[in-house]
Amino acid sequence: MTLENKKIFVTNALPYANGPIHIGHMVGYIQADIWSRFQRMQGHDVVFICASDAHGTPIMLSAEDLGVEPVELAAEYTRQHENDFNDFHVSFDNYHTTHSEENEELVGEIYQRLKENDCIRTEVIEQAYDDQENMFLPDRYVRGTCPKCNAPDQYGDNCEKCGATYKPTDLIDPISAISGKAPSLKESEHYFMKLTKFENMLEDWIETIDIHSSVKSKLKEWFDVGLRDWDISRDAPYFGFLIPGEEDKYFYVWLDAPIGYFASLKNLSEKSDLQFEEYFKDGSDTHMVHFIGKDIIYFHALFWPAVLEGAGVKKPDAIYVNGFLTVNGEKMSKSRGTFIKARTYLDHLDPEYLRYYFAYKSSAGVDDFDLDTEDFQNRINADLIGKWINIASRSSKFIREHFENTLSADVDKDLMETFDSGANEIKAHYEKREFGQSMRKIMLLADNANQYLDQEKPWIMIKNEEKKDEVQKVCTNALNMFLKLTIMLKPVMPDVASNVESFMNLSDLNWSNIHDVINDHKINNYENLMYRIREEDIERIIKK
Ligand code: B3M
Ligand code: ZN
Repeated sequence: MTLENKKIFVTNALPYANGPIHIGHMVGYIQADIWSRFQRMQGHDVVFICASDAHGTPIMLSAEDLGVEPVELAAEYTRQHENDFNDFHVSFDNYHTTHSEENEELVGEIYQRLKENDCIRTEVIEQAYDDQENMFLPDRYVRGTCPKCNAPDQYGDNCEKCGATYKPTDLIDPISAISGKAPSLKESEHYFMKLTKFENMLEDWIETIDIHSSVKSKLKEWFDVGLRDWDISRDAPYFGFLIPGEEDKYFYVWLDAPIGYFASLKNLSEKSDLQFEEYFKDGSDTHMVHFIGKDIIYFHALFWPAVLEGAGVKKPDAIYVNGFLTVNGEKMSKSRGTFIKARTYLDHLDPEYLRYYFAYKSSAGVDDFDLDTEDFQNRINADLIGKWINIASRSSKFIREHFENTLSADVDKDLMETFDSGANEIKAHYEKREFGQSMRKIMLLADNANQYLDQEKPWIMIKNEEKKDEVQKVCTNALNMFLKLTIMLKPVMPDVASNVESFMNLSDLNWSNIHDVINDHKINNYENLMYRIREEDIERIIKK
């Protein structure tokens, strides 16, 4: 898959505007950001967008509990999320909300086209109903005893004990999670997207996109079972967009949420020179990439492309799926102090430490990975400070004290050769989202640079006046190696990289600058670029 001359449109799953972002969410956002920044550094035209997912029953009910309007609640969380992403240096080009004019318009247009293309049908279905609250109950809002294993207090769609899946009406002694009363059954007409029509198209299409083999196998299992038409409507009360021509039926949140990707892009096009149609039209030559969590594959790899195909809109070219995060080997949990909000982390530690650690742990696959707090501390202190930053602090000292911050004219080409060829390997890993491999290779190169300094020993040479020139050369070589490493780390650590640029009196370094030689050049005084993580820093986060 070549991206040469393609405009790249990158999206991240849209977080529900219904609660705070935690560091588990950050895995996918950081991975997408690293990839987007890397592609920009290659000179590609990248547009990276996100938005709040504002609709649905949970947000409607939370707002009710808090005595505010759902729009207000969504707006407040949108503001918080945007700050969190910003402070984690996630470089979205636009952040919007699915509860927007642009989205309502696009949803209307897509729905209209689906209707015209005979992709929509209606059917009367029977559903659990809460007579006290006067509302239909989504599966998750019915609880009761599992019909298979008799485990009490299970959700209406599946049993957490034995894994059985069933309908809420199959539960023994079901109750409404909202009123606590036994639900009744009530009929209502629902709208369905004719997913079955798209089965063959989807099976062919997944062979043409960039998607991990393990995700493809999962999709094949679903094809083997056979697809079913998809219920895209919900009855009032609901927080969402009304279905045109209806008064009390709304589009299900999962219909309008992915359309929100395009709505955010459209919103950006209204304030920039981006041409929305170029990305939206069927047969568009742009490259559309979705980064998502492994729990929402079905929506992105089946429902969403079917909707786009049915409406004659461009389909995704790549779906990149990330696994979940555990903390110290366990699922994040409030009682164990391992439920860490993004903001709590930010209050105590540099976001780029976590970006590095996540990169170090990331692969292109969907495996879960662990934030082991002790390993995290060691990894940052050993790799970033002990290896990378150390090169600059060791060598800049001599350049400042003895050479008025001026690099020598000579740079050892052979020495640089290892770094130049290493850069190509690292680039290939980044392209494939094998960020862990990139980080490991970068650290091996950092080891080389430190070994070089250990061998040359400028701190001894400097005592001998005849060797003074040699010291300048050695330190210039070291700082060149340091700079190359910095460029390689820039997609992961953009802020530290920018401080390195200031220190080295350079700016806006791109990937191709790795192959430049910096000589006869005046730099600035070195100031500490990064601090070691202390035990207390981690403890404070866990205590919070
Ligand atoms: N709002 C969050 C999730 O299920 C959901 C994603 C929507 S992406 C269009 O992870
Ligand atoms: Zn069970």
